[in-house]
Amino acid sequence: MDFTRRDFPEGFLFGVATSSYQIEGHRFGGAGPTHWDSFAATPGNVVRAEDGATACDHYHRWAEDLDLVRDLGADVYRFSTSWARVLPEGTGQPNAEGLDFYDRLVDGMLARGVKPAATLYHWELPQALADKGGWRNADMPDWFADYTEVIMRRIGDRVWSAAPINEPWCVGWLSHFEGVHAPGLRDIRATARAMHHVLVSHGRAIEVMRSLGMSNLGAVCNFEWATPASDAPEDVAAATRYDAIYNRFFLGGLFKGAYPAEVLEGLGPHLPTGWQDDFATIRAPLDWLGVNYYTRKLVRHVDGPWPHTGEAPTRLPLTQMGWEIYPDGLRDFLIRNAREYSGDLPIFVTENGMANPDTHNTPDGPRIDYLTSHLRAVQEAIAAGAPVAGYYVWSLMDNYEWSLGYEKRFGLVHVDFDSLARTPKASYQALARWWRA
Ligand code: IFM
Repeated sequence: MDFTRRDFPEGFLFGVATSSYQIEGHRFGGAGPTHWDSFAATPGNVVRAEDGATACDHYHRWAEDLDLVRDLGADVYRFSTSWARVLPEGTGQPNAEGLDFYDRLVDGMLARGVKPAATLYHWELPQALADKGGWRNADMPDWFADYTEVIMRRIGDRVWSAAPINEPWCVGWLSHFEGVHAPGLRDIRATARAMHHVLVSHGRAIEVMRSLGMSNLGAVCNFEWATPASDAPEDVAAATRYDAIYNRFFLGGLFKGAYPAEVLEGLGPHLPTGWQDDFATIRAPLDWLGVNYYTRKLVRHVDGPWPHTGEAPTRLPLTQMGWEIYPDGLRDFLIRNAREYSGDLPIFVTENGMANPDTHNTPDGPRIDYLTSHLRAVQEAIAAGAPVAGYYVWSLMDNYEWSLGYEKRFGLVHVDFDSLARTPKASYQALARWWRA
């Protein structure tokens, strides 16, 4: 990796990202049960039925982990707060231990000269709220606003940036249409409601944080580039529809106050009554846009019910996830999102990285190549005029990769899930050389 900080604009920020359930160890510190615990306990949902009960035990090892962030030379640490750790029942009585934990964590970042970038929801919904229908329930925005207020009254004075919900596509589509994440539903009506309520909840949380005097507030969406598998008109239409569902639905809501026609074709009849009146909330002004990017899909038409989209095989190299390595997609999203949606707002690449079958002592060359090619894509986007202000690697350390358990390793730091020993990988050393220079 032959970059220096001078190869990026003055003030460009580098960072690393994690999330609460994936690293903390949910059984510690009085956190309440979540829908990921029950999803993982159901046979067939998660590889080896693994869950986040212990994860990386960051709950106890947070100081060592923040030392790794500091020693890497990262400017920013993107972390999430766990709703169920703060409010074990989802609403009502806060867990003092949980609030103390995030207080220590934020102070720990500041003491090490690292900017705390908080996310309020990275997928572990309190079970009590899941029992009431979770994201399908129209009361979610109220519950989420209350949770936002509780946690941000405690740490909002010290976090550098905050975003309400990580990857609304995963919360809505992946979890309610594809059934791959908790709560594991495959239901079009549930999907429509979840996708809309996630955006309304986002807007409510932004309003609450503004009312607390907070600034530097953003939205973090995941994006997947879609290329038609052939020139056939029906494959082209399928790729356009895929792009609308995955990428443009959320941007359309956040920045234009409208959902794409290709999504309304399928989800329109299932949206909650009065959904058109919610855009004033959804469009709460933002200070930045977060782009999580990993891969592209070749999309083809499939017969059957809407959305008529399927995947075609690629010839490009794949990561351990089976995801195609396609850095041009990152460049193209950074340019397109700014031109068509977010305008002059700063864009942060809030996640980018790859899973690789690493051991604690083999160099992770493929990750270094992946990061290098994607950083070049960021430079190309900046050269084309996109206002990209930062780049965060997913992830600081190997962690719980949801339905794929602990097998897929995304970390710059290797974690031995028996001893919980942390060992920085070659990619960590490579980044540290120029982030610290
Ligand atoms: O591990 C996930 C993370 O929780 C959200 N973004 C994608 C990562 C890799 O799959």
